[in-house]
Amino acid sequence: MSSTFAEDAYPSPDERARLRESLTRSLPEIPPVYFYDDLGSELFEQITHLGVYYPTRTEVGILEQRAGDILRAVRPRRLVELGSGAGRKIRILLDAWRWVGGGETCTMLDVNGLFLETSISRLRTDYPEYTFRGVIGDFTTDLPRLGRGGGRLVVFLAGTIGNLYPDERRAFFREIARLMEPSDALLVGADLVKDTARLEAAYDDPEGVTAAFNRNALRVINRRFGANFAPDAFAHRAFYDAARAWIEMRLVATRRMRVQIPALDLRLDLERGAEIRTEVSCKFTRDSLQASARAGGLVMSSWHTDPDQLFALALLRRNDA
Ligand code: AVJ
Repeated sequence: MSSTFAEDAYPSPDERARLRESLTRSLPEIPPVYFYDDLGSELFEQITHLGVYYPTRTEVGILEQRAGDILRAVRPRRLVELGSGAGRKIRILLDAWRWVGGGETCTMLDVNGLFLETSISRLRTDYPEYTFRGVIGDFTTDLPRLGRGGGRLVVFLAGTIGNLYPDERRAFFREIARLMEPSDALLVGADLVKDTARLEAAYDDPEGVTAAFNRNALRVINRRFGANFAPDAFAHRAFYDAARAWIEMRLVATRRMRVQIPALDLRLDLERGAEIRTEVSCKFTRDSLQASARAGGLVMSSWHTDPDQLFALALLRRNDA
């Protein structure tokens, strides 16, 4: 994505080229950023409340326990949240910040402008002592727009780091490290490797909310690129690839179809059973996350997990800090 995926901005040549490249691979792909229009952001909110979807409540529990310690270790003046969504988790940090002190500003970056505006206006009401700023953007391309400056705790929660492929993840860490000052820190939420049944259940709920979320990516592509995907003609598929340690979500064509995507000057001929990859969600161990951060120029200064080791928060610093 060139600059942002703002719903109201026309896709740039760069964004079109990227999607075209993704859709013409031998296994066609739609990048996960296209899940998050207003409906998709709302469906993800619903996912976070599902019984099978343990990551959100587990991460909230860890944050509630450790926010104070983390803020005391970093002593930031500024909080920056990447992929803030509905803006609920940042409140845990803001509450702890009131006790620890030293807080000044909070910047939130999200691809969804509606969710960003709504959450920022609520935060301004509830936390009048802080200055809030919203940036509509994509954490894979828009980090430089956040500026630099020290005294910052950058938070990247929910396990969204897992949506990046391993090489993209290292590039992300390198880019963050480059933009960070030695006094800055990065708090990353990571979903942990665990038994396959538990992982797969989290991505295939009986209510079908995840299936609806998955299919919604096609609606977003239809609207944004003038395509004519028939979302109902695709089945939801989610499986754990243990060798790569990632959950993969796909859409499976239930019949033969021809799809036109005028804005990309592209036609896709899909056989019955053809698959489109819509998301990978990498799962980590302490060692694998540490190795990946290190390769990007960051070191782990603390690791916080729940009693069942389902999810973790890693506090990362520049390796010269
Ligand atoms: C928001 C990227 C962390 O990978 O678990 C939820 C998205 N996909 N169910 C995840 C998602 C399917 C979620 N992240």
